[in-house]
Amino acid sequence: MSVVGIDLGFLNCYIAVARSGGIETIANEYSDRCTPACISLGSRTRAIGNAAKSQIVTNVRNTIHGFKKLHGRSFDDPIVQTERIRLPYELQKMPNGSAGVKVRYLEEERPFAIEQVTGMLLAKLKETSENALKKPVADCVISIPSFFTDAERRSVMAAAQVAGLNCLRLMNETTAVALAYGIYKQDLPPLDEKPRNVVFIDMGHSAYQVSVCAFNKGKLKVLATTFDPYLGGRNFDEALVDYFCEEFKTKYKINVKENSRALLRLYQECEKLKKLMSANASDLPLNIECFMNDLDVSSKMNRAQFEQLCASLFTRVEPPLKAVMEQANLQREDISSIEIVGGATRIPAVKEQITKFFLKDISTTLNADEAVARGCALQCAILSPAFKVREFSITDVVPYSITLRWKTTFEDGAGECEVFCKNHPAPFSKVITFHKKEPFELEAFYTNLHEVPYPDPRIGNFTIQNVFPQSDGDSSKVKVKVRVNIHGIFSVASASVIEKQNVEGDHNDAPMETESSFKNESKDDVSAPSDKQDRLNQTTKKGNAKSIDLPIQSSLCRQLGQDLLNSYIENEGKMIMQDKLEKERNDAKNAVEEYVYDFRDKLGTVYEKFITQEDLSKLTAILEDTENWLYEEGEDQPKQIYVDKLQELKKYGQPIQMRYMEHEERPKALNDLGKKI
Ligand code: ATP
Ligand code: K
Ligand code: MG
Repeated sequence: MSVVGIDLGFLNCYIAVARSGGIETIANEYSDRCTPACISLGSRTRAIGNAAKSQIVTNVRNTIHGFKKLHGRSFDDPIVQTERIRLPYELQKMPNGSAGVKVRYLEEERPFAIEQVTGMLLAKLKETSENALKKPVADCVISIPSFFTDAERRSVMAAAQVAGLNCLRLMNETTAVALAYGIYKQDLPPLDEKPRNVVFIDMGHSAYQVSVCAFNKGKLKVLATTFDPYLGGRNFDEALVDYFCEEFKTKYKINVKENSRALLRLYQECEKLKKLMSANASDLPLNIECFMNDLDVSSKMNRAQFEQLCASLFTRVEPPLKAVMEQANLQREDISSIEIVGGATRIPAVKEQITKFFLKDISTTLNADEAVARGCALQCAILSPAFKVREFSITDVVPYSITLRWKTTFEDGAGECEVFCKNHPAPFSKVITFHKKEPFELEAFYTNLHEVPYPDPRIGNFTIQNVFPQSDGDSSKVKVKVRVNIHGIFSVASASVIEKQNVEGDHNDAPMETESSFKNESKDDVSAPSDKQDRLNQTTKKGNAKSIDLPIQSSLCRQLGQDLLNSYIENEGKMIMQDKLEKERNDAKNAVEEYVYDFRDKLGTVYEKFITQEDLSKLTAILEDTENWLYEEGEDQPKQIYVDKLQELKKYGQPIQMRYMEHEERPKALNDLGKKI
């Protein structure tokens, strides 16, 4: 059983695995621990990660990046439309209304759903971890921003399935960081003492997240989480890009924004410049050769200018800090430490804003790039029965309050109630009791749409079926279990009716009563909400009452249908196969090329004595023909043609090689014989 943690970043992905020595961040085939969230589609094959990143500027319209914000959203969503303007590739409305991408792959225009895109990336990360662990990988924990709504979370879960991964938990990024921080701390206060409160801050490329956690021995509890989902490193890049675009307009009379390739290059250079400015306050150059219209461009900037340019962005650092403290009901002096991660927290002005707010030095003891992945791997190890780790309990929070509304066509009416408030502990299950005479529908939605970075408050509708009046005509007592599961996803998990055996039972007119069970869910509760649908009716007898499980029909907002998901899984398999075949074809071609060069080299050196002049000129001609063929009609042939070609060459090469080997071996054999005598 594998133990893998994946930081699914907007820009950068990291993988951590558990090995006997502990948790380790692993490198990909480029010896890089960071795998860019980038996929490039080609006429024969896909490139994913580093190989794709290098094609951003060369294969502009078919290289997909910056897609993390498209999950679980409809094409018409304002966020999607805003992103669409920035993206150099095309977005497309999928048949179910969701946002997908349109790219050229295998010589034709093809739409891909966002679950397929992230699925490709996750499949690549799976392969990288398999190479590191040298065994198949399925179980993993994947990070997501704490502000992701249900639809976004379900979409990432589906992407994991497309990749053949079994995601044991979708883990909020800052919670993963908190786990990576806390699990090895030896000096946490005992359970009966005041907890140690720590603030975790992550500013990545696309988003800014803050959470405050209370630690005791063996335990972490998230108290509150806040965010600015639209503030991250890319906003600073964008500010620089806008600045230089304006400057180049007057200085060089060029409109960079009309040239997507030039614009992408400017983004890359501005990102580099931004990073350099974090370490260096003096003037730094920006030079790009052959930028546009054969023009070389150059400019410069220093940190003070940058800070002025981005002043309005820096003012957005404080509000989430203030909000998290208010929500957790804590004062500055209650905080023991402030831990920052994420690339953009390296910007000095971002750090200054944080220090200014807390009036305290910030700690950078965690690995800013790898802490999320490490936390996920630790969580995976905790969830995995195959791995022994220190007991550590993690309680997260519900990011937005959730309300349940019910209605029936019948006289027993409608109503609504907030079932989970913001920052409610999660995972969590509650049982709500209804008194109903007929099937009824529950509608779950986010209570305060203004809190949610999402245009649609709906979560889903759940119909509790098979509800009938009692034999005496009274309402039946229906117990409904609602839950925010380990992934932070809401569901109506089960429902049962209590059937009275004696007619003089108590009559309760209250439409609803709630009883909550304050417990962390056990591992076998991880199953997707849909697993609970339509399960067989079971009856349990309790005294004189009988409890009968009721079927629930769920209809989740923006839920990917099982058929579609299956087709994505199947297609990913086909694409992996296509990539594999293409790689084999290329390897076969390279083998011919290598043989030609190697053979020719040896003919001129070590084989010289073992071949006649006549054969030499004949073979030299054959090798030259083959080389030419490789550049002409042999440039693009099926694998078998290259395999046959190699065989043919070897027919000439092998006899010579044999003669040579025999000659080389003979003195050695004689020598050995001599030793024996
Ligand atoms: P997200 O968390 O939004 O999904 P991510 O996890 O991919 O994104 P990170 O890898 O944490 O993002 O951070 C990447 C961002 O950090 C980029 O904008 C990058 O330019 C920026 N960054 C990295 N190093 C520095 C630095 N030294 N100075 C300034 N910015 C930096
Ligand atoms: K990252
Ligand atoms: Mg991140």
